[in-house]
Amino acid sequence: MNERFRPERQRMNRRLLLPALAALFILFACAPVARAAWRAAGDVKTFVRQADGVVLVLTSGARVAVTFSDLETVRVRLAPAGKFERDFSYAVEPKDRKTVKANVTETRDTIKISSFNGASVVIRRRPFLVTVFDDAGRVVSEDDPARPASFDAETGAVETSKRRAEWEVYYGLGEKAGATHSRDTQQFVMWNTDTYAYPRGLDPIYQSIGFFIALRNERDAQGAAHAAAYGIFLDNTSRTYFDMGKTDPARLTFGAASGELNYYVFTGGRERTPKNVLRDYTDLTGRTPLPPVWALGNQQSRWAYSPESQVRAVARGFRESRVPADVIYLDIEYMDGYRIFTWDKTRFPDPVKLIADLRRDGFRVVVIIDPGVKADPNYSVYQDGQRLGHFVKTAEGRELNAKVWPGVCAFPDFTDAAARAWFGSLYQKNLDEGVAGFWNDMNEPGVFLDDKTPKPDIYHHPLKTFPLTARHAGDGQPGTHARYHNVFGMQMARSTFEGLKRLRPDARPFVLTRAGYAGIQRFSAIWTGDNVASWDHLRLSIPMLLNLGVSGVALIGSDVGGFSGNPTPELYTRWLQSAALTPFLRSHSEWGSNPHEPYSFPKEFTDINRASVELRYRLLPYLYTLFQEHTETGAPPMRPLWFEYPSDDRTYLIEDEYLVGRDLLVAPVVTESVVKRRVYFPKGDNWVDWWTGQTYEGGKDAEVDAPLARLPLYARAGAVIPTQPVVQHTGEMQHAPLTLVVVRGASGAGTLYEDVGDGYEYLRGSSRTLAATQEGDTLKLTRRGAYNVSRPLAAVEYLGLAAAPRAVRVAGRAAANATFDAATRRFNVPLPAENVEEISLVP
Ligand code: MIG
Repeated sequence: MNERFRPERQRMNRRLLLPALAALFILFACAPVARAAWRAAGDVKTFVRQADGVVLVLTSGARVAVTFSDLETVRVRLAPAGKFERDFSYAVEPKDRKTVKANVTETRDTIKISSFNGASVVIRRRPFLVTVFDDAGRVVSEDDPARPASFDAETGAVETSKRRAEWEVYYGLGEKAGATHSRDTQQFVMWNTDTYAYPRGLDPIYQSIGFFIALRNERDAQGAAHAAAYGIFLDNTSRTYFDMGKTDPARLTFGAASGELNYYVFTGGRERTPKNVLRDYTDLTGRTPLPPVWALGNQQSRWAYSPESQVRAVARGFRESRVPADVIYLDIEYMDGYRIFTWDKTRFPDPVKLIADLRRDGFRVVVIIDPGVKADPNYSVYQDGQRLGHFVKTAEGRELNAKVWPGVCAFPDFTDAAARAWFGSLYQKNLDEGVAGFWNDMNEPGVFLDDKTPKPDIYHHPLKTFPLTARHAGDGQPGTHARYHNVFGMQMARSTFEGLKRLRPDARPFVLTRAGYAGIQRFSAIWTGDNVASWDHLRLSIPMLLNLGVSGVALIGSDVGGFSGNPTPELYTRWLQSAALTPFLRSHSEWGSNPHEPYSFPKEFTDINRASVELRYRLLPYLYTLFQEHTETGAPPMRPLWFEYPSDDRTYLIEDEYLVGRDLLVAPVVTESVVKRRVYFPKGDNWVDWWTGQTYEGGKDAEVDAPLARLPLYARAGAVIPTQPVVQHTGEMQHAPLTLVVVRGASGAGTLYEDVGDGYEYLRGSSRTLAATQEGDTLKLTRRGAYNVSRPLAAVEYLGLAAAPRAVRVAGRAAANATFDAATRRFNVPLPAENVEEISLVP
């Protein structure tokens, strides 16, 4: 700016000041009442101590509880109207929790609460502001003094803001089609919505999981990088929002349309690692129970395989083409007029026989069950639901009716325990017929617009769901649809899961849901809804799944090939390759689309597709072990690089690579016609090419070859990865001999977890683990557990050796039959039948 104009400008400013003030005054005086009703929560007036924290009364009349939910987790609960509701949450897993004793001290300006040896909180009194500290006394998260907690007494809306470092990034928030992998400087809303063919960036879509992990890198005096992570979970089932520094990079803001501002701050303990944060979040909201092993097999769906001859043809297609597969899905067309729990008698004359035949061939059948019950007075499910009073009612107390596939429907109130139990019991029929698992769709809930609906038919058309005034039981806290919309889908999946567990206590339920809320991982797998057959959607699927995984959901996947539209053979092949090691692997496509079976493309593609699925089946022992690990730690099987390498900030923005557990790095090609790509190898480990045995140094990029037939895949030096031979379905795993892939180049360890693959005997001791430790040239094997099955450890295979070693000793004796393959740098050592405990290379 030119200096000469300055004085002139200032004069003008002064001349404008008065009228501007007047205008501002008028503006405020006329502002809509709702906005004017926002007020700050105020100062602390009084407080009382509780065993686990304090309860404060603020000058606005609001009441706040600040407590420890565990040693490293702080809970803040603000009731604007001064009265707490009963303490109930759909997200929090019901279980016995120890009360964490809080030590409370006060000064004139502050109240401090600390947990013994854990986190602490300082509450400023004027105004009320919260600062959370970690075990070591470092600030984790602090209220923004410029925007203290506030609420709108008229609408019931609540909001708070936290200070934000401008280089802080965020992950999680469930299933989001966000523009980038990290959620910084973006804004999100939670409102479950059926968003057919959603484009990148559309928000919200199907799920509401208001939990995120914040991550930033700090340098100490010596210049060394230290990651500092923490997490926040807003537990409020009404419409909520998260502004991650978009409106103002100096703060992040979150709030809810009504209800309590009820949130948790996970400090991550002394290490402040993302792993600790997710462990604590999943300790609160639960973890995915070990799935039946068949649910980790390859799955095939389509809208729709019908009539039954087509289902049989698909099963035959897999077995004849030798593409392994475990599951076939039946979409809505199997039913009689879309009536749930029925069959179309012409298209599926004998479902019991069909399912039994498929089962003999190693296939399980999963059928779709929607929440809409056809309002047909001659239909028993409708009659029972009506008679028992299980359907959602309108504000006027009449049965709520809306159109979906079956025509006019009524909807069970899944927020009512009795309705959930009733609906859960209906699955008996399908179970008796042999159905193995269930797919709950349209449970946002989504309903159809009719001809009279005001257009355009936008993604978030308000009439695409129930009226906000509809009534729900809320498990003892009756409320409107506005309040319970976001848990409808989760509670449906819960009703399915709990029903299956009751009806078939010896089998692990498999449930797949489109909609959900925080804690959904306890009941169901999630797929990312109606994606599109485009390269951009393939690219998008990776950050979507990574963020969903660090939101606590383990069993996740996207429709391979894209639901809407038709992939080129190349796109399908790259998609299957990219997805081969994602937790839940299923191809699915919409009505009228071209065939999407992996074998339905020209031969050169089918061959590659087969190899992709074979890779998955070879690695199933490793994948299954990761699911067992998830039950103990909450770590997702599919992980972002930063999850394991939080101190390496090069990993933070990577969204086209992922880790499977700690030990496998996948760098798929997600761009058309590309046959080379750059791969970043996270710092601190070396990485060995799965196919060539070539070693790459961590902390560096490399350009690698990735012809269509090649998935760039790397194993961490030091790892020991359990594998098995290719099988056509998981039923063939029982006796398949195992091979441990021992990745050379560092000391390290690996585990194999095994059990019978279904049921609950594993909880009664019927499981075993094999721990393998590499120390220098020696591999030690330790076995634990009582599970007895003839699944021999047939070989160890060293990966990444430059040359064959001079000798190898198995249990002290020289092994004669080892072989070295120079092209793959793999050295295979067959093992004798008895349990070997030590294998040594003599280089
Ligand atoms: O209105 O059941 O996302 O996977 O194939 C569409 C038919 C209903 C939406 C699901 C999709 C499924 C389709 N459903």
